[in-house]
Amino acid sequence: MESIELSLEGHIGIITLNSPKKLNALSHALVEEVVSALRNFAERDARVVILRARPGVKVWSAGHDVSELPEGRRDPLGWDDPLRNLVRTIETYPAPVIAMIEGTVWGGAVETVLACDIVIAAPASTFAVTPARLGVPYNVSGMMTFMSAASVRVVKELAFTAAPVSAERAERVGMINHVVELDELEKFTLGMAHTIADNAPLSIRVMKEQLRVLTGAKPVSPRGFEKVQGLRRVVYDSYDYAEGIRAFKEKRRPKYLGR
Ligand code: YXS
Repeated sequence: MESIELSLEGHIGIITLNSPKKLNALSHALVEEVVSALRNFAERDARVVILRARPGVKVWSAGHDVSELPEGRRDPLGWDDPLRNLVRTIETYPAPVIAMIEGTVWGGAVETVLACDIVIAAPASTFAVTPARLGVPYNVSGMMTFMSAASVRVVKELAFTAAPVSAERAERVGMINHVVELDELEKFTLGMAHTIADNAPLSIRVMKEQLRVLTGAKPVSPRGFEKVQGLRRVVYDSYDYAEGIRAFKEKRRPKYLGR
């Protein structure tokens, strides 16, 4: 494992993101390691998993690895995209996944955190939903992850501004569970993990799956889905999408033309 560290203490699995050079960007390689770690923990009866970064990080994760995004004319967040696979693996992991956050969280990493069952963050943490910053058309199930975590009004503000939101605000609007002082964060998170691990795993597994099925049960007609997919294609075929990716790589502010 190059980009993550693993530990299993009793029934508590811990995955630590450790790819500092890329600010824990969710590259295909890092995501593959996290997904296989979760599969391994499920086989070893880890009844709760903590997903964290190394202590002291400034950036918990910089989000999707932009260098792996297509430069245009292809859906950047299709079914097989690593980020999509990571979110589905967390959502279907047969036990609670707790995101323990210190540092800043960006783009697809915010969705990854919100796909976790419980989010516990240090006060200085921030969360920035960034598709509008890069000109990316976020995908349908990804938007549902956000809608399951916050009111549509809050999701609109996060998505339209792409501005980082403080842990305090995120907790106030119910997007995360707890804000805990940094020097207490690990103890508090492990305490909750032990409480969960001491409870009945089958009951918890079924309740987690019930909640996934029920929150995902949104009536979207085939026509409605096709309309959204068509609109997304307009975006990823646009000049603006290519400009957003190019500007990021050239380390300059993008100039969006609305076409
Ligand atoms: O110049 P070098 O080669 O050292 O590389 C720089 C950055 O290019 C690189 N890096 C990334 N590489 C790939 N994907 C990324 N997401 C990414 N973020 C950063 O890491 C090296 C150090 O970055 P630098 O110099 O900017 O560090 P910093 O400490 O000054 O600033 C840290 C950040 C996180 C504030 C800054 O790197 C930043 O704003 N990164 C982009 C955050 C972001 O917008 N993420 C969204 C990615 S796209 C995504 O998740 C979805 C598709 S969507 O957009 O739809 O949500």
